[in-house]
Amino acid sequence: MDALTPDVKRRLYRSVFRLRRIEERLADLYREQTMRTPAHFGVGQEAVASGVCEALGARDVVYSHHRCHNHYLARGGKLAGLAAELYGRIDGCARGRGGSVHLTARDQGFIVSSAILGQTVAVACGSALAFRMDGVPGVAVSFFGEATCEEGVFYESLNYAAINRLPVLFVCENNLYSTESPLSVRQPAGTALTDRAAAFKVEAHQVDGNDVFEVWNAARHAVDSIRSGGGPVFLECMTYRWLEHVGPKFDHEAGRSYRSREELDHWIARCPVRHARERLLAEGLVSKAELDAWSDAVEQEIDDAVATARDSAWPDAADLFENVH
Ligand SMILES: Cc1ncc(C[n+]2csc(CCOP(=O)(O)OP(=O)(O)O)c2C)c(N)n1
Ligand SMILES: [Mg+2]
Repeated sequence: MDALTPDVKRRLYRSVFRLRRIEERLADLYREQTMRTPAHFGVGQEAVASGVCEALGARDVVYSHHRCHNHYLARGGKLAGLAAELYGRIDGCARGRGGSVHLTARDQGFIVSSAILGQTVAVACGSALAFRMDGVPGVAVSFFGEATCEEGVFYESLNYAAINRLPVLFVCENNLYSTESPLSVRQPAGTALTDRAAAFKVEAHQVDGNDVFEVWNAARHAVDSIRSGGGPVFLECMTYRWLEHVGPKFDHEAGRSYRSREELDHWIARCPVRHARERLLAEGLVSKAELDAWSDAVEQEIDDAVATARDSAWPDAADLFENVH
């Protein structure tokens, strides 16, 4: 199994930093009201996507949910394809028909995201079954928020995966909220999601979802175990979304009070990007000049992708009913 070498640490930092800047810049642009799609930004949750996706191999496949930008990008989906999708253009990864919640990058192993909670969990199990039937040593990864653990299909999927020892990695991003509802009104006090998974005899671990190195380590162990026939694994990654549920604002900007500014500040103090950067600097694994160069490269990448997206044509209205079943 790979170790957490200096190269891996540098790669992980570059990944979380890139996701952060892309989401921040896209959220800023979203305020111009020219992206005609609802968008669930993943600012604050980057370490889960980066840590898991960096632990995967080329054959593995990834499924996601409505908060999918980080997963798509971390798996190798092209930024230009995401940007054009947000602007509803023909060069979007779903040809401008899907919007923010329906991303795809099949060639990179990011199969699809869907806004219907739980839907892609079952489909990921189908991919895992296909790997098994074809004798392919691939792993199917399902990313979802903790509210999916309140959907029946989640338990059917866990059960089916456990019985068949399917090569699935269930990755729950527990950011404590489902839209504006906290865990306390949705789950009995003392609930541990890892216990629920364990009840189905699925190996389950809770990790600090704001520590990209810890997420990577846990995902790496899980993927190795799954690939060698150990059966499915459930990872609960504790994290927090910084922005409103859907849209580019902070909740306090929008005058919402379902969670406090103090709570947000507590989590901002545990920023996954700063945490990774400080660790690299403390361990002497990166110079300030390199950090600046990486930053310049990301800003340029974003400038180019957004310019390309905005120059892209609109889909042809005559094709509107193509692929509609
Ligand atoms: C089956 C289903 N029920 C309800 C919704 C409405 N809905 C959209 S996002 C969301 C919150 C999901 O919370 P969570 O899964 O924790 O993800 P997060 O938004 O926190 O990342 C809800 C209830 C939906 N999309 N699908
Ligand atoms: Mg949530």
